[in-house]
Amino acid sequence: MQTELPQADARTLSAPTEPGAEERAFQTRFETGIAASIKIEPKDWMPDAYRRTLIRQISQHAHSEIVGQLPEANWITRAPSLKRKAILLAKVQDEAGHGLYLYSAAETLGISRDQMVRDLLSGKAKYSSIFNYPTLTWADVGAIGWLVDGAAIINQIPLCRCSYGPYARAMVRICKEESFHQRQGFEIMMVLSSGTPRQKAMAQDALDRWWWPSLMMFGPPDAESANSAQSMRWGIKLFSNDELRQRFVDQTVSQAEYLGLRVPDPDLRWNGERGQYDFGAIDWNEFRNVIKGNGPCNRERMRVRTQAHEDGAWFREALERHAAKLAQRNEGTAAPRAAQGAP
Ligand code: BYC
Repeated sequence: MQTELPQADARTLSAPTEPGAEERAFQTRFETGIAASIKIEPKDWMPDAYRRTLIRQISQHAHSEIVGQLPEANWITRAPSLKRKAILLAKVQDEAGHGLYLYSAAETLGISRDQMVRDLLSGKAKYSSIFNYPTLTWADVGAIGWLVDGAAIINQIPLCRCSYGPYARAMVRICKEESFHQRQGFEIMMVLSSGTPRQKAMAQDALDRWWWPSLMMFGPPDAESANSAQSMRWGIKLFSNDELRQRFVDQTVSQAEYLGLRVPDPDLRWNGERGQYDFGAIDWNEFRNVIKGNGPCNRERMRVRTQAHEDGAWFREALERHAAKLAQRNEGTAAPRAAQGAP
């Protein structure tokens, strides 16, 4: 199937201002491919704007996975049992893995990992707003798994069918792991909400604090979503921010009821006509403030990531020197073979 799409070459990677006939033909075939749900692969021709949008979304997604390790890692040394600690360690390691698959998927579009990390640390690239909130109690680990990973699954399952092959394939495994994460979070909430009154209060407090930021994870309302319309035309996004947010509310309210917890929204009610929940107004000022860098933990998150990057400098340098040494050695062995006319 993929061979039906035109392949990119050096000329087509940067779009000319006035598309010529060849450019227009590539554009038409690209659009026909998208309409027919044929995956776009790294060497296929693609418009520059499609490439840039994917780099933006995939790299920001990768950054979210990496920064997203921090709030939960805060509880690894304080998990209430050895079993809980092992599960949490595995979950946080999974998030690191997700970051790596996603950085690799973004690299297929022609951006380097170094550049992506620089963009994160300089504040040019965003990461999910949700990871700028603090984890104050053990119940927050449960709430993150249940709500944050729950929201992530709803957002990410459609991405398994998105138009860019490497992103879609990375998402398949990520979603399987997110599903385990969501269950472990819900199970922590089940234990706490059926425990002592203090434990139940702790679970309620975590739900109170994480509910609204979880709804914000889906992005601004459709009317204010600058990228949605184009991303949907390109098959990068299959559903709008508001559609996925509604799906999350509809799915999660009954889970809260099962736990015996109250969703902190006085306007939440079932709308029989729509067959969906109506819910209260989201504080978009808070969202905008958090993504501008002024959330409760933005500075701390960037401080920790910057420190980790600086601490790893010696290792990156060692890898580069090792690679240079290998390349030199290979050159040394390749030259005499070439001189002998070896293939
Ligand atoms: N936080 O036009 P819009 C995880 C930005 S990791 C911050 O609707 P788009 C997990 C948006 O980037 C979860 N920024 O954008 C990890 C844009 O700004 P730029 C991460 C946000 O891209 C560890 C502007 O607002 N998931 O689950 O069409 C442990 C306008 O928005 C946010 C993904 O990354 C936000 N919440 O739609 C546990 C999924 N929302 O870039 C769990 C992949 C919006 O133009 N990404 N912005 O400067 C997506 O699906 C889409 O990028 C979004 C936004 C729905 C997030």
